[in-house]
Order: sequence, then C-alpha cells, then structure tokens
Amino acid sequence: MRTTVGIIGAGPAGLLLARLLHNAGIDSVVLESRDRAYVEHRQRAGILEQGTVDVLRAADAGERMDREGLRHDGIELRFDRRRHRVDFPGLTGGRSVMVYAQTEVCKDLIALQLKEGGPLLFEAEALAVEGAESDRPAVRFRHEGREDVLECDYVVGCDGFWGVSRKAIPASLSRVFERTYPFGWLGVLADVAPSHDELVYARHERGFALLSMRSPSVSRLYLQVPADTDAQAWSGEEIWEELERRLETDDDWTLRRGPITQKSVTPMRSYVHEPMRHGRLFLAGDAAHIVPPTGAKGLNLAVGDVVTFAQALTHQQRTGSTELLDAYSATCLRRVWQAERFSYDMTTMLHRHPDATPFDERLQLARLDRIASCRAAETDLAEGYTGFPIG
Ligand code: RFL
Ligand code: PHB
Repeated sequence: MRTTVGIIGAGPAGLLLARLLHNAGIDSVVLESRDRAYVEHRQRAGILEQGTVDVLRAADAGERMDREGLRHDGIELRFDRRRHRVDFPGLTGGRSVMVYAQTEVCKDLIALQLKEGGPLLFEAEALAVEGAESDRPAVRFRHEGREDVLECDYVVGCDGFWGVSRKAIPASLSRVFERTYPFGWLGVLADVAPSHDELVYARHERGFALLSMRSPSVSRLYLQVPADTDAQAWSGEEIWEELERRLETDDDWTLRRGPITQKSVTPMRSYVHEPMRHGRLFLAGDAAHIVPPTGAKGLNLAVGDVVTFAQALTHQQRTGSTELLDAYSATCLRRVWQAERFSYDMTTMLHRHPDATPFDERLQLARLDRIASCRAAETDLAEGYTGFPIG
C-alpha cells in the first residue's frame, strides 16, 4: 500500500486531518486500531472553541454541529457559595464556544470520510513507524490477521497518548515536560435536563465540581476525586449528594437529579513532548501533549495541530518550499504551551490540593475574586477559554 500521508489514529486529530487533506486534493490512508463503534462512543470532550467551530465549518463538516450544537456565550464560576458569570462575546469581541460532543464530531467526520475520502481502516493497528529520517517513511501495521506496510511521503501520528508513533523519535532527541496531579475526575452522564443553561465550574472546600451537558436532555457532570478512585465505589445517590454540596449557592438554585447511565474516572496530567516532528514523522494531538480537562483544551489543541500540518503540506505541494513543514513543531508548541498554562491555571485555581495550606486556599479565593471584580483578569480567562489563535 502506498499513499502521500499515512495517518495513525482515527480520533478527532486523525479524522479531521484526513478531511482537510481530502479537501486540498492530497491522498491519505487512516489506520485505526479500534472498531468504529468504539471510536464513535468513547465519552470525552464536550466543548469546541470558536476556532474549532470555524475550522469544521470551513471543512464542510459542520452541518449537524450547526443544527444540534449549543452555542454558549459564557460560563459560571462558583466559589464561596457565590456565582459569577463570565460573558465571552462581551469580553472577547464576539467570540463564543459550542457544546457539541467529541463523539458527534467523530461520527460526522467518519461518515464524511467513508463517503467521500480515502481509505479509513478500522481494527488496523500500527505496530511501528519506520524510516522517519528517510524520504520514504512507512507504517507497519496489522489488519485482518495479517501484517502489512503502508509506504508514505509523510506519517502523522494522531494515535493519542498511548500510541506508537511518539516512540519512533529517538530518546536522545526527545524532551518531555510533565506534571501529574494527585486527583482525577469522576465523570457521569445522566438522563436529566442540565440544571443550568451554561457550564458551571465550582471551587469548594470538598473539591472541584463541574456541571456540563451533552444536549437539552442529557447532563454531563464531574467531581474531583483522589486519583486512584474506583468509579464503581460511588453510588448514584452519593454522586448526586456530593454534587449538590459542592455546587450549593446562597440563592434558590437547585440541582436536578436523574438516572446515571455511565460513570468513569479520568486521571489528570500535563505533558508535552518536544519536538513534535522528527524527519517525516509529525505528531499531532494527544500523541504529543496532554492537558488536564479543566480548560476544555485537549480536542481543540488537536485541531490546531492538524490545521497547521495541512496548511504546511499544502504550501509545500504548491510551492515546493518546506519552510512551513520545517516550522511545524515550533508553530504548534507556541499554542500548546499557552493551552498548558491556561489549563494549569484553571486546574490549580479550582481544585483542592491534598497538601494545600490555609494560605493556598485563601490565594485560590483571591484569584477567583480578582476575576469576578477586574475586567482585565476576566478578559484573560475569556480569551483563554474561547481559544488561542491557530498558526
Ligand atoms: P485520541 O482521541 O486519543 O485518538 C487517538 C486514536 O488513535 C488510536 N490508536 C491507534 N490506532 C492505530 N494504531 C495504534 N497503534 C494506535 N494507538 C492508538 C486510538 O484508538 C484513538 O482512536 O487523540 P486525538 O485525536 O489527539 O484527540 C485528542 C482528544 O481526544 C482529547 O484531547 C480530548 O478528549 C481531551 N478532553 C477535552 N478536550 C477538549 O477540547 N474539550 C473538553 O471539554 C475535553 N474534555 C477531555 C475532556 C478528555 C477527557 N478524558 C477522558 C481524557 C474530558 C475528559 C474526561
Ligand atoms: C465536558 O462536557 O465533557 C467538559 C466540559 C468542560 C470541560 C471538560 C469537559 O472543561
């Protein structure tokens, strides 16, 4: 098998890249180790930045998002039993975000790829990237019980944090920057209308809580828990009670309860691999970097990476110049580090750290109070949340 761009992984990064390349007239083959149902139902991100929404529309992949997605013009911060709304358009010159789940983005992109695009192979596991330093890199993979080789001009590793592509970069050339947190998120999906029309991020002495949603009738909720928590150890009743405590306000707001249909625990980490390119192998999305989910940045960073790659390759194919491909890693990393900073700030401002002193706790409240009372501080949050520019 031979193609121009071999793409490993059919998460949001790999699927969107295949679409962008198809629209630019460049061939690709996507290899995905899991089956289609798994990729389409894996519960993850829920928030698309303004820039991600614009990219999906421009790629002719935003039709159902525009029909079914929920545009959100703000979020609420809750602390000290108070509520403070951050108005995105008013602070950022008209920017907003979209509530449209990663599962739906993936379903839309898979349907388009199978109808119009190049090969997308499910249950095709990449085993190794070979010859990244040569001008004929290849991906060795297993599909339908047989080993095969995909020869490429370029390989893009979109295979997430646990994938194989990052391992093809020699350790002597790699630098890893990493932080783990002593807590995770217990996430639940519940068949009940959201208790608020916008997302609520709550800081509480008992730990962080987040109220989000998937649709007007499905809520998505998260609780900070110790990193080693077993989701099954929490009953539905305990989850609702804890959410109620952490989200409680001094006014008459109430939490609606409903049947919980899914629950799981996600660990939290910050991670960056530098560089994001080695020869003709390019890393994109979670394969290169991870952010804790508090800033809702992971999927949006993946989108920025593949847009940057698609623009760089299109430029090379049109002009013969590799200048944008050569700049890929530095261009992406600048935005990645802004998202790392934003996600770290949101995480440390809102979570209870087990080693926090009373001084640290007062500082958290002072940071929140600053956002609630100073337009410059609030604008900084609104700009970060709605997204940093791509490229
Ligand atoms: P993915 O989605 O992990 O996809 C990688 C794909 O590669 C496949 N794969 C392989 N395929 C072939 N051969 C191999 N050897 C392979 N190894 C792996 C995998 O099966 C998979 O299909 O990475 P990608 O595309 O970079 O996308 C990244 C996003 O999924 C991730 O950043 C977000 O989900 C993070 N995230 C959020 N991001 C946001 O922008 N907004 C949010 O609101 C948000 N909330 C979240 C989140 C992540 C969460 N979890 C569970 C980590 C909330 C949570 C709880
Ligand atoms: C979600 O809806 O899954 C979600 C929303 C906002 C976040 C993280 C996750 O910051």
